[in-house]
This record gives sequence, C-alpha cells and structure tokens, in this order.
Amino acid sequence: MLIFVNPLQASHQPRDEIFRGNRVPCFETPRRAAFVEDALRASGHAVRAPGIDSAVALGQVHAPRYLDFLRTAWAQWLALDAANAGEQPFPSVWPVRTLRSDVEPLNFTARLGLYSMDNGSPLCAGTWVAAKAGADAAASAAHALLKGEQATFCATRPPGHHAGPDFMGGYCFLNNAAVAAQVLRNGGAARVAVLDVDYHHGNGTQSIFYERADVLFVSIHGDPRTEYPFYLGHDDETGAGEGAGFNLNLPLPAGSSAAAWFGALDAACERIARQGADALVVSLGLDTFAGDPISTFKLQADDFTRLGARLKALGLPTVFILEGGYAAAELGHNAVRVLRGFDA
Ligand code: SP5
Ligand code: ZN
Repeated sequence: MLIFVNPLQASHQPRDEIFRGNRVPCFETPRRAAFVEDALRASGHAVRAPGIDSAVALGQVHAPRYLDFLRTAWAQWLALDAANAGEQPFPSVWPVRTLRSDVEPLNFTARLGLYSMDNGSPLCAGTWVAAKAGADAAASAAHALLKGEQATFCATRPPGHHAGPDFMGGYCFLNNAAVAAQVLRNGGAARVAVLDVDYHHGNGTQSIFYERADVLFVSIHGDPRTEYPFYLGHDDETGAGEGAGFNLNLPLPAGSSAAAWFGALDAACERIARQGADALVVSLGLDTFAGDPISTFKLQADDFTRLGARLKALGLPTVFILEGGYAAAELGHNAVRVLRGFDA
C-alpha cells in the first residue's frame, strides 16, 4: 500500500494541554508519528512525502477567516508580547449560546476562543506548517486513488476529525479526512463515504458534511453522554437539508467489548455499501485499543487485522487517514495490522 507521511509533523510540538483546569503533558506527541513511520518501514512499506497542495480543498471544507486565523495565530500571539515565545496560548472565553460568533473580536484570546471548541488543543510556533503539510499529505493520498491506486494510507499528525468548518479542538486543526473526501469529489468521485473508527466521535467531519448528500459520514465511537467530544455524536443526528439521511452515528457505551464494536462495524459497512460510494475515506483512530491511556474500548492487536479485512470486503478504493491513538509504542504496530488485514 502506498504510504504518505508528513515530513513536518514534529514542528507541532506543544508542551502541555489543559485537563480539568490543570496543565498535563500532551498526549498527542511527535513520537506517535515516529512510531508509525518506523513500523511501516520495518514492515516493508515505502513512504512518500506529499506532493499535492491542499489549499483548494481546505478552502472548501474550512471557513476563510478560520484559515487566516490559524495561519497567523502564532504571530498574533507573539505580537501581544515577545516574551510569549516560550509560552502556550490558551483560550479562556467562548461564544456559547446567545453570544455572537459573527464579529471577530480584536482581543487575541477572545479570537482564540471563537475558533476553539476546547482548551485542550494547544498551539505552538510550528502548528500551522505541520497541520498544512498534514493536509497536503491527506490530499496526496486521496489524489493517488484518483490516479488508480486501490488503497493509500496517510500517516500524519496532528489529527483532524474534531476540527470543524471554523474551529479547532481535540488536538485537531485542519480536517485531513474532510480534505481527502473533498479531493476525491473534486477529482470526479460522485459519492464518497467517510467511516470514522476513532474512539471519539468525529464531530468536525460530521459538521462539515452534515448538509451534503455527496459525502456520507458514518462513525463508531464512545457514547458522547460520557465521552469526549460530549456535544455531538448521538444516534439521532442523521443529516439535514440535502444531507438528510447521509449521517449515521453508532455510539457504544464506554467500556464496550470488541464483539460489540464489530457488530457496529457491520452496521456501518452495510450503510456504506447501500450508498454505492465511489471511494472510501477511513478516519483511522487507533485509540479503540485496550491499552489506550485516554479511551475505554477493548480492541486487541488481532482486532486491527480483522478491521482491515472487513474494510477490504467493501471493495472500494480506500484512503486511510491516521487520527488518534495514544498508546504510542503500540500505535505503529496496530496501524500495520490494519494495513496487513486490508492487503491480505
Ligand atoms: C483525535 C483525538 O483522539 N482526540 C481526542 C481528544 C481528547 N481530548 C480530551 C482528552 C482528555 C484526556 N483525559 C486524560 C485522562 C487520563 N486518565
Ligand atoms: Zn480519538
């Protein structure tokens, strides 16, 4: 399988995130991608750097003012105070219900809150270049399908599926899976399915495509009544307007077994087969692993091979996009297992 990596991933290296009001070391680290690249190379896969610019697709899935903010956020932070170079910006105020989000505040922290869904997605000097190169890698992996590859894998970070039309969150800045789906649409795929198997609901991807019938979004995830991102991912969210019927959420209780998870995967695959998609984008979070430090599902190593095999049975051109997964030392092995199951 053709692999695309993000050569600039390590430029995004914030130190701390906020958890329950306190600073804790980031779970989403450069070593995650390093472990994945090492495992892919060791298993004989050739890796490539991105060659496609994602700018056009980014402009179709994200709002211009959000992209402008993200591109210049670090410079804005330094403009407040040069001493900020060694510090991380965090939002402290958000435009929740009844407050206005149409007027951009002149205050930087207020703008950061406007464009954030949480305070757990720290920015650093290299965030934009890393996220943009990751979106380019996703665009490249999708483009390779259009050129005739049957399956590709984009092994990038930071992840993307929590990033919505105009906000960051959940360690995500640019929505790599949405970029891949949009590149496939732009290249002539009439119908695209996005299957999100990350432990956390892909709220950003859902929101980007919620009113579109050309991109079906299907997600298996921890029940948002108890699990992040909490405010989206329920089973009554089925799409709106033109997109009515083109969103399927399959939440499972925290602590669910692999047997329950594979039952949901069957339902997801049935819906995707019924769509008659021309191509499949898989938001491949590996935080469903039993050993994941921030999640509660119970998948074991062999289950990732089984996942790959089940997806292969759909018979669709498929682009895998790495999302979460925080058992860093196992992450690469589990990624390779998915590809092995698919390629078998
Ligand atoms: C892409 C992705 O998987 N994003 C996940 C974002 C989760 N953010 C909330 C993390 C809360 C960390 N909880 C630590 C619990 C340690 N016992
Ligand atoms: Zn996740």
